[in-house]
Amino acid sequence: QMQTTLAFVKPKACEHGLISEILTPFEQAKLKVVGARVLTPSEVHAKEHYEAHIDKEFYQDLITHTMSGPIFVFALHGDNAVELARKLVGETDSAEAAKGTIRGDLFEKYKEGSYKPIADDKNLRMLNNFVHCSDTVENAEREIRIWFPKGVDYKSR
Ligand code: FUP
Repeated sequence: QMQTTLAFVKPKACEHGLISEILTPFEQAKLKVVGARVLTPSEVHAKEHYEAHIDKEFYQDLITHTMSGPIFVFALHGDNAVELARKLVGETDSAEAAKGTIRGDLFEKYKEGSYKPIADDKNLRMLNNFVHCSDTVENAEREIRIWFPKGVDYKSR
């Protein structure tokens, strides 16, 4: 079943130059990029995006982190795109994400050295887990409307 899903490279990962490294596994899995933008999220958009987490204790930190710099937001189209993209991304805590997943492999690669925030502190690691990815078809549609108000061009692919 053909679907479109929404992902973004988080500010810290953009700052560390990981956009292409994060995009590659999706493309290798035959998901097509049908929309892409670089932008620093406004508070309104960050809050709309993460509205499901409004009552969580980490909510304010999550909003602050999301707004802290440019993100690379992209839409992916393909067969079973929502579930496939989630599987490629892996567990929320990068330290627990499986080998072969984007979060798991990036954690192994960058836990030493300059990408400090992910290694030491679990809360920071959750906030800086490299990439966001929609978890359901409904959320994918909702999130695409937030970040691509004019829609995405999947018909051309
Ligand atoms: P995921 O869908 O894997 O990104 O994870 P969640 O929907 O559970 O989390 C949404 C965002 O909140 C992610 F950026 C991770 C962050 N988060 C925390 O910072 N602390 C937590 O305890 C759980 C999630």
